[in-house]
Amino acid sequence: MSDVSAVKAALKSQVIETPSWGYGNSGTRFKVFAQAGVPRDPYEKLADAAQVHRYTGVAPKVSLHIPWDRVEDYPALTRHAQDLGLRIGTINSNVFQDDDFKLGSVTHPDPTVRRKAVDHLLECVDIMDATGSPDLKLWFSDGTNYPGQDSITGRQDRLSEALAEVYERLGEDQRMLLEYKLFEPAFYTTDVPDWGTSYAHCLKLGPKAKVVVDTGHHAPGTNIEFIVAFLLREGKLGAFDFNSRFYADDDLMAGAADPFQLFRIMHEVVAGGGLEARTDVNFMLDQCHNIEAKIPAVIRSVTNVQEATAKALLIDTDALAAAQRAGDVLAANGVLMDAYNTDVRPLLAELREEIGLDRDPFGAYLASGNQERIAVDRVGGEQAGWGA
Ligand code: PSV
Ligand code: MN
Ligand code: MN
Repeated sequence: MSDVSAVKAALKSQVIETPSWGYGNSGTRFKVFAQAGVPRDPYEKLADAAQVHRYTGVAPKVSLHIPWDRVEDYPALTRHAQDLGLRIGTINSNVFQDDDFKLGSVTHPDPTVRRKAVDHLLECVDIMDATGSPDLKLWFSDGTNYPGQDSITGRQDRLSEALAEVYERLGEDQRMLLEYKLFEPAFYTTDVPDWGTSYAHCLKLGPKAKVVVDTGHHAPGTNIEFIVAFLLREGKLGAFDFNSRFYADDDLMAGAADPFQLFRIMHEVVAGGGLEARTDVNFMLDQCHNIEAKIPAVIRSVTNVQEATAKALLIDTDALAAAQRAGDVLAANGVLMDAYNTDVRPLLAELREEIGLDRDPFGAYLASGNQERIAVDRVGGEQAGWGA
């Protein structure tokens, strides 16, 4: 696509969902660094997400993580989101922070623990009913640390059984997104370690089950764009958890470590129709901001995703197809690199101006005084959940 108005239209319709936990205090298992002005409850996390949307114009959805964002009254939280111009996005389940889950959650050898885990997932679907959230995200820390610790096959059977029960509970318009991760916290086997495992379970479950690609969850050197292209072609790419990794599950700002990889991913997204409503791909961030200011970091992450998307949209697809047909390797690669090397910041600035926003969301937020205001107004902010 190289028609600028079509590129702009596609960029205006892209929605980037931000994570509630990205606004709270976070850290590593070594240290959580507290910052001034962080939210004290889910209501304030939504207020911070609203700041990101206010300056970027493309981030009206917020992911919740249960129990980190557990509240008494979900309809009230949903109304609060709406009043801020937001909506509740994905409900992220959490069966990885309870002593009972030491040997696993839905794959635990003890059926009473499995019951507890599945009940939590069902509770998350109840929350989706109350908030109008379309997606349930499942990530399991389940696995083993030592050879012989448990049966790999038995654990797959238990996983399959649990997923089927939750799938049955989903409403007409609700989906289940199954995330995979190579390792951690389990180090020998992980029960959903890769896209193939997730894909096989989703295929068996049915059309409402799709795969989540968290960009930080692969072995070094993995060609993530291939996975994206494959899943999109099969109609099984449900969502992204965007973040950057240098070494493992770093959860740093999307597009920070390797903007070229993000561009390559977005090229496959665009080529496979992943920006079109019919494919229903959800673009989420899954990040924590441990040492940097949180709201500006989320703004930067959103604009990094937008820049990669804009570059992917600028690829001259006719020239690319012609070069590919002719077997002209260098010309084909050149078409991609031309788009990647384009400075899309002026285009994005223009686009923002067209929808009544400041050309520079990052600078406009810093100049707004919000950061200083929340530092004074909020005392005793919440930990995000990680590094607890
Ligand atoms: C696990 O590493 C993960 O990527 C899952 O998406 C969790 O829900 C999330 O991190 C929490 O940050
Ligand atoms: Mn994730
Ligand atoms: Mn992760």
